[in-house]
Amino acid sequence: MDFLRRRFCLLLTLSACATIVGVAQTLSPLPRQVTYGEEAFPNSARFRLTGAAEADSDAVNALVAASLVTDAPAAPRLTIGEAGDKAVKRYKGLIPQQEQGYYLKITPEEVVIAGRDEEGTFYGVQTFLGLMAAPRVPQCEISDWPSVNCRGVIEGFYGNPWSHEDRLRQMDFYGSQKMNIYVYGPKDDPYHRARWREPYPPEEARRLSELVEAAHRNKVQFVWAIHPGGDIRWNREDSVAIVEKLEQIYQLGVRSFAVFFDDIGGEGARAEKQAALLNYVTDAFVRRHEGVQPLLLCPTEYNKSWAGADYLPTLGKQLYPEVRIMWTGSSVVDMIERDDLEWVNPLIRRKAFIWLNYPVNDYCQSRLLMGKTYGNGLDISDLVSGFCSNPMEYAEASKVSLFSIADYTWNMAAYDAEASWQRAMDWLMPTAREAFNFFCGNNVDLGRTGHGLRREGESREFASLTSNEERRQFFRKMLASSAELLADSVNHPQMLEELAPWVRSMALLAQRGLLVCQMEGDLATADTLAFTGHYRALQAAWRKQQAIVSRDFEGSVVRARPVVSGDVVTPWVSETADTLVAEYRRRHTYGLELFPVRSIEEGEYLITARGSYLTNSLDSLGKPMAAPVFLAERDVVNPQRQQWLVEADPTTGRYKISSKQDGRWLDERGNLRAANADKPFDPTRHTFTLTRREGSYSIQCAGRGGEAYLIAEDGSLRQAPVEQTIFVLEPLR
Ligand code: 14T
Repeated sequence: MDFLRRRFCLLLTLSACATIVGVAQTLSPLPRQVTYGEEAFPNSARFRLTGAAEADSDAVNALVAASLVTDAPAAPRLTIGEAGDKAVKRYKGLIPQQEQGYYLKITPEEVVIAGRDEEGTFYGVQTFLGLMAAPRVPQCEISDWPSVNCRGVIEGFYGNPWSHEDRLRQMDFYGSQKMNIYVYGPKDDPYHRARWREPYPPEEARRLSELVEAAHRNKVQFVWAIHPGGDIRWNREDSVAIVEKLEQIYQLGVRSFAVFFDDIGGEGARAEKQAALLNYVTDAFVRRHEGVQPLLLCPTEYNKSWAGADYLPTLGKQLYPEVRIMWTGSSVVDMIERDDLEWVNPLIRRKAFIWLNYPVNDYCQSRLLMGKTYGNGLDISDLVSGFCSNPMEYAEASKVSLFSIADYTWNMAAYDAEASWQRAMDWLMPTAREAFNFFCGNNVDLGRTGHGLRREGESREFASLTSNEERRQFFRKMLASSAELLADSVNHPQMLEELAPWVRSMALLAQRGLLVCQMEGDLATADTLAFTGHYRALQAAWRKQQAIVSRDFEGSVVRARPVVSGDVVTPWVSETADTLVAEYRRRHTYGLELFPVRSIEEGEYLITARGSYLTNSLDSLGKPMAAPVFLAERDVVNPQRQQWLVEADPTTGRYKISSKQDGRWLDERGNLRAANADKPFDPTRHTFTLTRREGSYSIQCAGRGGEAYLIAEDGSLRQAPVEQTIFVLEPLR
């Protein structure tokens, strides 16, 4: 590191050189050891290459592709190569010893990029390209290497698989962020899972090999995964079928393979059979092909909460030691900490290969997870054999988090989640920075899900506001950000195409927010005409928002109804509207027919839909069911199972519906909940608007429960965006 200091005596510290620091801070992943100086040259500079013939060709090609190479004799020299190459011989002592490491030096006269190995040279070039992205390129000396040797992405979600173009763009992105592994395992590619025995048809095969080339150009190990556990038979025929399938994929250029046994039960889930199969594939296939990497296994008990006593130790003992085993942590969706690895590594007798289920949103599809990536231990690099993130089916949007995963896995101890998140947003959308920042800050949390992960900091700006005027300002900013993002779609067409349903939803949320603020003013000035007018507009905006559907194309595997700021701004808007309407009702008579009416007397009712009775029933094991079902017959033995108490809730003015059988009440998903300490009755979620039309009712959620309707479908209650006025409430006396 003393090199520049001795030679030029002009090195300034990072903080002393403000303009250049701006450049340096955009570098990501954060390099380990850096010393910056003053400007070396503007980024219009071009270079004469020395060493290109011996140096890694992907690294050289990346320089050429960025148009940084010239023959002009006056141009500064760029010396490139790996340790051992003649061109970089003089720098041998400065190249880091670690795999994939590199040494980079920039002075006005020359640039040196010297890799510890081919990957290292490539990463040195990526850092150089990062520095060349800003107008002024600083003098510097960098010594850099990764914390985790295997860093990347596993396309392992349920839902619409990424498109070929999505994936090609991902490969370039991984290269630029120094990620080096991509595991191909989209649950809904039939040739991966449902029809794993069948070979890819020619067109799909061609695309796969194009993708493999793009991966290898970017120094990304392409791992193709097979998911045979759903219907595998533990016989010779199926073992051979797997090897044959892998042979086909090998022919397409793939040199690394995985076998997944997640989310299955029954015969496929047996540890000793899985171990024997992977060992067989290792003998019959992996070891017989030059350059094929050891297999990766996703086990059935892939997280601590699912781990029984025998499964993991059996794998640990019986699987060949070179096979890597994937692991999602203490539960399916959880950040990874040292304790988790200290628990699992001894059981599997190797270092776990992390499958991080973030930012995957296949179990909370209405939300985009655009917040900062935090919570993984900064001290786990020595306990993992790899670290991969399972992203969203929204490939571009996932880059916010993937950018930080790259940063984290490259330079773990120095990882700063907030700073990394900011760099990600700036890097991804430099032309609409503020608007994109605003959007990401309002699409953070997952809401309640079965997996329990929550993300903090959603709509932080809004949460602290107290006055009507401040909130109006916030909603105006929300509206302006939406407009700016939609207009910027020229610069970022793919990103904006993915975000558009959420951006449009955000614009309508902003409109609703403004209308609610206006209604608050109207109520204060007793302007009934304005209040009812704004209320009408509010309903219209809500209907438009409900009509937005993402991934609504022919053959789509899942469609999503976007929710923006689902835990802060969205509930504030609907709760405040409810409160204002309730208050308006108390004070005024004009226009009351507009609002959902108190439409039923409190009391006990039979609830029917299409002639069937809503029943708090028992399952086949005799346990109370989590949700009521519709039965065709009256229950004469236990009539109270079909008796429902309908009560007006004093705080919301809406109705609580509870079972006479056990007192459990209906929640916003149509499930039954019992009183318990952590989950008491929540009037903002567990009350409904009952609207009567010609003798029957619709049941609509409200407040935090969203504005969906409960409908009767397939014998039970479900949420739907459309009203179903088919419930008959027959009073009991
Ligand atoms: F293999 C695993 F490591 C894994 O995470 N498998 C799936 C994954 O494909 C999916 O994207 C992820 C998030 O939903 O979780 C796993 O899938 C599940 C997990 C469950 F707990 C599917 C159903 C579950 F009930």
